[in-house]
Amino acid sequence: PAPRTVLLTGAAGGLGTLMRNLLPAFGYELRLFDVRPIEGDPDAVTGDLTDKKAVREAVRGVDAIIHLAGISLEAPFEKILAANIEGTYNLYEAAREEGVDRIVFASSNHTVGFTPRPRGNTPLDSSKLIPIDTPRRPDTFYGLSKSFGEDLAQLYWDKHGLETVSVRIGSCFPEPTSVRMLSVWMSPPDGARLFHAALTAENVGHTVVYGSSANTRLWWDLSTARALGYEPQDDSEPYAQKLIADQGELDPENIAHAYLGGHFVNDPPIWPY
Ligand code: NAI
Ligand code: 15L
Repeated sequence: PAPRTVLLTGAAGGLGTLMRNLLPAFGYELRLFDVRPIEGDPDAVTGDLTDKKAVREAVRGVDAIIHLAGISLEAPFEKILAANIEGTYNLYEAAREEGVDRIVFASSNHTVGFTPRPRGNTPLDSSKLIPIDTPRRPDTFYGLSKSFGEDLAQLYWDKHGLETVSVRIGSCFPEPTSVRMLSVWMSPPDGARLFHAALTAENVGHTVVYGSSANTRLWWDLSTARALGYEPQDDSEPYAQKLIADQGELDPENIAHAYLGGHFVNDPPIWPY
């Protein structure tokens, strides 16, 4: 049966706030979890992913989990280790112990951030789109932690039959705010559609997908996402003219423009630009 009660970790964050507003329309009852209190929701659980007991209690009784909590940008390794690596392990272990069948994991384009961005006329010929099985090339400790999460998901599928859809999210914000985002933007309504597809598709095992809208300037292959039943409705193209007029086209000589991961490849700065 389709999941009904869903634990949303990271519910106080940017994406969590967008999703807790959009997902109830698909029929889900959300249980909210975050280390930061969520104003206006007395049922929200305030807890830290590093607290195994708190995580186990949060997971108990839900049908599925959307795992957004964690550090969402580059940070010192020790912080990433606690929140993203140990925290995600604690969540998977709690899910296994409580018999939760499926997790939708907020992975990131930064697992493959050091992949050179494809060049050419847009829309790109499909043979130039970055495939989902391109070798992982994390651009940060942050991206490395998301690669760990994808491998953890694979292990829990192979060993314990716990299913995951790992969504390598591009940029999910109300509007694209950079020229790079024209290629990787996921509109919030498309994000909700993709999470819904990831929760309801049958027999996903561990499936990895890129998460974006159907952007004219798309860099990656959305076919594994579409195979879940995801039908993106949005395209960043209406924002293109103004963003390019304000910021200029991506410059191949600029290190922060040359790779899929954008400025993350140079955070902290390793090359002057
Ligand atoms: P955010 O930083 O706004 O939200 C993350 C939330 O996780 C925060 O509310 C924070 O309090 C919570 N959190 C952090 N450490 C925690 C811990 N130890 N225990 C419990 N909660 C903790 O990030 P955003 O943008 O909402 O992203 C959500 C998730 O999606 C993150 O995992 C991020 O890496 C991933 N993602 C987001 C993208 C985007 O475009 N927004 C792109 C790619 C991935
Ligand atoms: C991410 O993984 C971040 O969490 C998000 O804040 C954006 O920076 C996004 O990637 C991006 O690549 O634009």
